[in-house]
Amino acid sequence: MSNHSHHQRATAPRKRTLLAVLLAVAGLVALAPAAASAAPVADHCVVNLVTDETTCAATQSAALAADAAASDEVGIQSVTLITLYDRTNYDPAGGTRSFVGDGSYTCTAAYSPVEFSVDYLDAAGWSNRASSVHTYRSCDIKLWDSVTLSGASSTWIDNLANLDTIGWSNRAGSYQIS
Ligand SMILES: [Ca+2]
Repeated sequence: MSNHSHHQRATAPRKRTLLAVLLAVAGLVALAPAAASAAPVADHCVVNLVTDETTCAATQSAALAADAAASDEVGIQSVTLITLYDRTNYDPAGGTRSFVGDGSYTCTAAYSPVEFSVDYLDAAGWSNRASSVHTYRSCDIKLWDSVTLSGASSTWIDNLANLDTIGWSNRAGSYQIS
């Protein structure tokens, strides 16, 4: 018994040291620039429809700012066309996914032709996830049940704080913008 107790006391400092090392490593990983594009920790992303680049960050504003800075370098003024929210009521806390175009871009008033299509929300971890959606620049969005614009589709949506009111919360697998 006494040997066992002594053994535990003797190993306790070593456990703390190992924990400290692990925390230090985790901290370094979190600070690395590459982590900014890692989806699991950075759940706010901006997809630039002009440059085809996706920029992620820990907050919605940081993701938009990072995309704007990168776009500015290639002469594009980012402007948000639509934002998907994991949560209802445009609450960014659960994650956001925004799609931006060039600053001069405005969607046409008509729903035809479709101006942008996003065929694979699953690849970004956003299939069956959006629960509210906001559009800008005269754009509207049509949600599709499955990827590649297949299955059932919603009506054209301007803004909707709770997609559940039309049976489309946590459902969209792809979508169109017009
Ligand atoms: Ca959701």
